[in-house]
Amino acid sequence: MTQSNYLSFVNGKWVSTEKVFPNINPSDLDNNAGYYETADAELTHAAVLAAKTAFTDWSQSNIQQRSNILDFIGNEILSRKSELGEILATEEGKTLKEAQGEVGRAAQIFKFYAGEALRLKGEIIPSIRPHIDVEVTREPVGVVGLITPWNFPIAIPAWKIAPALAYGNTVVFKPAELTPGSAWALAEIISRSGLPKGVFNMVLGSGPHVGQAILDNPDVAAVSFTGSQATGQKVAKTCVARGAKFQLEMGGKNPLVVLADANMETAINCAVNGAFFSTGQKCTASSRLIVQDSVYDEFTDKLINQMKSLTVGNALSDTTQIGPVVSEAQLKQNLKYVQIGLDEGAHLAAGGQRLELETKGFYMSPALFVDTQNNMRINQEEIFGPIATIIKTSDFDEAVKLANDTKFGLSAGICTNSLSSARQFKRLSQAGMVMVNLPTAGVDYHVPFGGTKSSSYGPREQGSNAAEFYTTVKTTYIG
Ligand code: TXE
Repeated sequence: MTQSNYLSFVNGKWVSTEKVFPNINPSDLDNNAGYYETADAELTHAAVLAAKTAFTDWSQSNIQQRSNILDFIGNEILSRKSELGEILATEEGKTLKEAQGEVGRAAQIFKFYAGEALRLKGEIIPSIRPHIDVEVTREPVGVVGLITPWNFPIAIPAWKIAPALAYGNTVVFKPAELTPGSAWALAEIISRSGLPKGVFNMVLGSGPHVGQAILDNPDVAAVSFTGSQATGQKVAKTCVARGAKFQLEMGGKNPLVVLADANMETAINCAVNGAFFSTGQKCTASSRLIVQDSVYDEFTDKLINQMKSLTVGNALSDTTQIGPVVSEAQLKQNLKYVQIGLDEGAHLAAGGQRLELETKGFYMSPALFVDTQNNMRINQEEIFGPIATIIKTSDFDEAVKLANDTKFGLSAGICTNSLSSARQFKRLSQAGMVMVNLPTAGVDYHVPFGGTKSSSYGPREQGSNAAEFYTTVKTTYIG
């Protein structure tokens, strides 16, 4: 049997289950990124019990202690940015530069919540009755289950774990099966941060076994989930049925509007960055490029030119700009959507093929469909790969209508030199995040993140807004 040192972390101990799975390296299938041990429902329930037991003391813990622990975690992540970035790039496939950027962001998130732990506010409000004060305070929710996807394998865990701990909750964390390495490295740092046993637990393993066990356990008071819509709906159903609090971050089909008065270079850079960087595997990726007719040809030609210069390759190579797709299944899904686009009558103007490179991996060339209609499946369904479409529009009003004509509402961008068009777009966009002359992807860590419609459910994540989910409000009357 293959040996593994990468175990689940439950009640302050590393626990072996002896069920080993490989961490596949999408850049080089002949060299996997280590072996990890998968937990099962039984170990998951043990993790929840440990978190429940630890909650009594941790919920009353000193805020300076919480702040120091979060700061320690942030500092260590930051000091090991290169090494952790390499682990991340190897298992997920984004480039080393992108991966190190993500690691840096995870560190900053912990450091931000080290400050937030000290800033929790309440209110004192006069009562409508004489000689009575009303206090409104926030308290931790309890045991929180955190279920995360593979596309940001350290930043998304960070933006759930850090606020959960800062506000006094205890945690059962289940990372995505495809990227256990970043999660394990993060858990290892947390295991040495001085947290009392049981406050933080990590169970490695599959969604249907480990994830489902978290959802089903009545002692899990709240679940924060990021992933696909289908799984998000399962999370919602299970949590509603047993009265648990939940928060969902799911997909996007984000528009980038390019008006005739846009700076063309900015527009092309926004499109390339938003649609293809991180191999398009971002919920904020620009998948629909909505371009005004008078600049349509110029924009299309320049974008295709720029795409031709992009280097697809091994995530760890210095020259790579677009790494591989994360998995065989995701690559198959991408290629299936290329075929769907062709069958729908869209014109494939660039890319869309599987690539054979020096090392065996899940490589594909970034794809661009032109002459597409917004009601095509390639414009309505989240693909989650390096595939963008162009939709022609006659004017600003139609562009806004097209941008909003989707069941999703995560991020929306506009490239324009008109202040009034930019402001009007901000007002009319139905997305939770609006970008002006910037890519739809790429957000700050200290402000709210989230969307509308089918993209998100529940309070926003990140920034001070995270307190909405990770605390519950108590109203006290003092006579
Ligand atoms: O997602 P899943 P997958 C989209 C994207 C992608 C598709 C599938 O379109 O192609 O989802 O990706 C856990 N109970 N996004 O399969 O299955 C699972 O183990 C509890 C968009 O990776 O939703 C993992 O930890 N948990 C998204 C997490 O849910 C369960 C980012 C997400 O996996 C479970 C990722 C269950 N029954 C994928 N089943 C975005 N928009 O950011 C699975 N899980």
